Amino acid sequence: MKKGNVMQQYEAAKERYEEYGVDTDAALRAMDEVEISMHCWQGDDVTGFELSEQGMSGGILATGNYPGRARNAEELRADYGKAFSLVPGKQRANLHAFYLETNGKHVDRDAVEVKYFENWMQWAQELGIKLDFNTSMFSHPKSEAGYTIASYDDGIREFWIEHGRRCRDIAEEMGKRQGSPCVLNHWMVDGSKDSPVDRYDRRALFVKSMDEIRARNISKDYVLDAIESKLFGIGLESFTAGSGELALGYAITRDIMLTCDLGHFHPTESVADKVSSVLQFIDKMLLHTSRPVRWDSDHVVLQNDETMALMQEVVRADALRRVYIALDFFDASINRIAAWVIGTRATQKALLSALLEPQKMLLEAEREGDTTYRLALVEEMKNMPANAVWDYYCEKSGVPVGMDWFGEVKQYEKDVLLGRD
Ligand code: RNT
Ligand code: ZN
Repeated sequence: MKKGNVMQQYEAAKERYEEYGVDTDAALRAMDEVEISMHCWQGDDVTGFELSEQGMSGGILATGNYPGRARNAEELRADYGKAFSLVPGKQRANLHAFYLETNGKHVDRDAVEVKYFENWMQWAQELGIKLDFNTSMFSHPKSEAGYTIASYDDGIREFWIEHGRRCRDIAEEMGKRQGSPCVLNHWMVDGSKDSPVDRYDRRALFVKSMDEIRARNISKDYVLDAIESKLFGIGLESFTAGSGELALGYAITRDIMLTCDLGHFHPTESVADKVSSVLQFIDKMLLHTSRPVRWDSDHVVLQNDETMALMQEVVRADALRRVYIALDFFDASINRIAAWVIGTRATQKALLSALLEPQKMLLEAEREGDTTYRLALVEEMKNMPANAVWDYYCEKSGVPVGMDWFGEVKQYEKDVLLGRD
């Protein structure tokens, strides 16, 4: 897109929004305050670098065989960095524990240490971004029976508790070094294909183990623990120990964050509607933006109704400082860098649209009981020139405007990705 045009169209859009009492400059300032946590696992189909031949398991599945999957940490960092360069604003990088680098030796999950993440930390520092972290309690021989921290086998349970503890130590070090809390997400596979007879003791074990993992008090200046609920997964259709109620109860009573993933609820259940309930009782939430298609399929996030409604709720609840946004999808059937860029930009565009809502007018109409006007206004806002504001935001941030990023991804595909195996 031509340079002058972007500015011109922004000015015109700004005027249109002013008619509704919306300050587009203020919306862009708010955008700059939000860091989207971009997940590393889109780049290698959630494989990790453990140097073992373990396949994926735990109810999640990346499908497709588009060429160019990152095969090691260096490739992943290069691809990831490319994606970062094509999205506006400031992002964070979200790592899983099995993305460790061990110089050729196999290090098991109960032996992870911060030293295996030195390259990542250095890379993040060079890029000027912060890191978030995740325990990896799936895709491992000791999770194959379907249970980790809720296992009846004490050896297995201890193994995963040790993993969880070590991940907190790693996150603490990251948080200290980067001067910003590292968000540590806890999600584990624990569940079963058919209905278990014992749900109570399983869940009691789950809670006990989580407490053991979190036994050491770590300052929230360094680590923000979050627990992610889930309804089901492939092969885990009938029972998930870490259900919505369990995670909510745990987060409230332990004063930690609750993670809500867009793919982890009943298909007609609105995650957007949870925000204003959860935040009555919990200080902070983590949102995993994802796109379930018929199941928790982790398709690339789009600016669809679910994403829009979620961002609207965050903005309407004035909760941008209490809600952390992280991406969670993995599509192996398309260019993986494009997947990152599309999903991040879609999440950001949804957020921007929410920030461009005529909040004052809408609230006034609602408080006065004028629901007709409210409905008309909400509908009118859908085709307002938000994209002109978005284009300007990209230009101002020094990243490609409109579809211009796509050419860069195709060039990178030709130069780098297609040369891999
Ligand atoms: C799984 C959860 C979890 C994972 C990642 C890899 O259903 O959504 O967040 O997708 O941690
Ligand atoms: Zn998730």
